[in-house]
Amino acid sequence: MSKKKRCNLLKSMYTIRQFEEKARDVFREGLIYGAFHPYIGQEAVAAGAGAAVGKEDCVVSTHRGHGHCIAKGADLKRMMAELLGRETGYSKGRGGSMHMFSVEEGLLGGNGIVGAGLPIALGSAFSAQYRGTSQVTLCFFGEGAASQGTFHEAMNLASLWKLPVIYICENNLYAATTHVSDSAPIVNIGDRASAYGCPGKVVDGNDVQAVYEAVREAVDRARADEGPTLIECKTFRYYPHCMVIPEHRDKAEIDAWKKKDPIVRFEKELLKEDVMTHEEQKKMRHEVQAAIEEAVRFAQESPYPSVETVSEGL
Ligand SMILES: Cc1ncc(C[n+]2csc(CCOP(=O)(O)OP(=O)(O)O)c2C)c(N)n1
Repeated sequence: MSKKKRCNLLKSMYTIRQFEEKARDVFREGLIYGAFHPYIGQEAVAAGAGAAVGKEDCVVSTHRGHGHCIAKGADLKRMMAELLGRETGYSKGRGGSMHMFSVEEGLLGGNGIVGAGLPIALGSAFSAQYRGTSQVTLCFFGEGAASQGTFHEAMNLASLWKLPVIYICENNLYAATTHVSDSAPIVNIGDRASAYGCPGKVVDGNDVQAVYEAVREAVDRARADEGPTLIECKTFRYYPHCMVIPEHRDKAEIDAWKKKDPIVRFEKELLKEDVMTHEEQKKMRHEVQAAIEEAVRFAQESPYPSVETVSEGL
């Protein structure tokens, strides 16, 4: 992979983490309306997958979806404005964290219903196939969603019809407070692909390049009309399920995962292999920070939706 591409992967992860840290702070100030499920810790999945698709492709996200949107190239200003309930947000301030939606940008939305994105991605992929485009759809979901009926229905049809969709399961071990061993009788969700006759991969979800490679291969397959791939990415979130739920997991478990932090790990790799210098790394972080500060400024200066427009978009 070229130096530039690797640096872009790091920048994408920085952007996701710093956006989430800022959103966390803004949430604590009471400025965010509705729920907020932080993505911190899982950045390598979104960044790796997002880098494997183009502008014309589509992404179907989840309730924990800011990272997916950022990796797809979403506008940070419009995202922050949406979080703050402003008219300039992706859903005109009416949707909040789980509703960053823009057909033009291939953002087919987050979703408050666990597992609901899988059939939406199926429809998106069917549409691409029907219209004869080369678009692929990435569909993110958690391991909790992988035991919903929608998972099985979507995987079955996608494989049967050879649809250009890549199902990416982010296995962060917990669905809210339920450990995966209490919801699935198998260790690898990726193994479920064999029931549908399509490839299933299990990758280290904290290794951004490994995620990129796996998704890239799946995208090539999808564009060649060979159908879907299921990719399970093993990862972990550092924060409780959402900002208003107390932590229930052992500190030791969280600390152990922090030692495998996807960003620190990739930073070290790029520095050691002379892909970037410390100066370039510092510059990159500052650029990202500036863009996020700008997004907050933009959001705070944007108007709230007016009462007259309250029924628009229903
Ligand atoms: C159909 C449905 N059931 C339950 C919930 C409540 N709920 C919201 S998020 C969540 C956990 C989902 O876990 P997972 O799919 O693994 O994603 P993660 O939160 O780990 O990213 C639950 C149970 C919901 N929103 N929708």
